[in-house]
Amino acid sequence: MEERNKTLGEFIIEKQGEFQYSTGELSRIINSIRLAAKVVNYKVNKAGLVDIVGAAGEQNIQGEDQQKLDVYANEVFIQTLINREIVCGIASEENDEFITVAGSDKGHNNKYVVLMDPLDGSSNIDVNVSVGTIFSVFRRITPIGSPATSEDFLQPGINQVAAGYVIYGTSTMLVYTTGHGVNGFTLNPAIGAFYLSHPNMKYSETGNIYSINEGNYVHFPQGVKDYIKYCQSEEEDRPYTSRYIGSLVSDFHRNMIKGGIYIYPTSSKAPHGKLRLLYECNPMAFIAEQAGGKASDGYNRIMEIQPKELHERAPFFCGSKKMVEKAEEFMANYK
Ligand code: AHM
Ligand code: MG
Repeated sequence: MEERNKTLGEFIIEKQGEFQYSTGELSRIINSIRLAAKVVNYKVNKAGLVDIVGAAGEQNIQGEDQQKLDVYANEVFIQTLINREIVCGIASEENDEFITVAGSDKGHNNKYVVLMDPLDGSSNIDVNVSVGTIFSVFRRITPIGSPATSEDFLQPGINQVAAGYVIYGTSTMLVYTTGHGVNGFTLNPAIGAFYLSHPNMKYSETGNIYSINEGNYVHFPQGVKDYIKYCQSEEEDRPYTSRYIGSLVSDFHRNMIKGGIYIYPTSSKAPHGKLRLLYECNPMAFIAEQAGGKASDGYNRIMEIQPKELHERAPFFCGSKKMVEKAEEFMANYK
């Protein structure tokens, strides 16, 4: 069969061999995410038709309005992982605390924990803009058999064994890495199968797109302001073009395909940035690095940050390697 016609299911089975001593647990996690993604996709696609759009009247832990579809996606991903008895714990951007998962034998015998943002950018649903699911998988630190603890979740990103995202867009894609490059699969909605459409995705070394919410310019650190001016200056291959959707998965996906940089910096309004280290920055950083790109907090590699709490935020500079390095040069001037 030609490489491009492979389904995600076939690909997962084939790749299982790449893991020494693999028991197939990780493959089963990816498979569950594939299934949950299809369920959520069905609902997201119908969002304009049914009365499911709008705030659910609750706020999440960060005090932001939760949309109904966030709640739905959160439940679908969590239930799918719990039902299949393949993880010992789940942490979600939508839940204050992590969940420990015991099997039907009441044992906590699974090796992995999953962290996720079930529906990122959900404020965009009302206006028909693409949203996404982001996930990150770690091997537990605590011994098998005991309930998962916060130690299992508060690991630096370099310990990730898998990470990925689903983009519910003009077409729905699942993009993931297990540390052997990045592959993208497109859903054929007629058949309900994901097909390998983007094998071995790579960032170009440099690009000409910068993505940042420039409306916050006055609140940005001086290094970021200087970098923006650099992007806009008429020299060499510049000015770059500016593209910002305000939906991380979409902005990231475009930049990985076309070459670019995404920045969500600290600001006087958001002193730690906005994005969550565990649910958003780490998984995207793993994918970026596996695609030859780079991810930093402006000074340090994202994946080396030791997290202190589940919902902590981090500034995020991510994209084509040379562009991130250039932004870091500007940041270093004001360290
Ligand atoms: P969310 O997790 O509440 O959906 O927020 C994350 C989103 C990202 O998808 C996006 O990149 C960013 O927030 C946009 O923020 P802003 O509107 O401040 O530019
Ligand atoms: Mg989010």
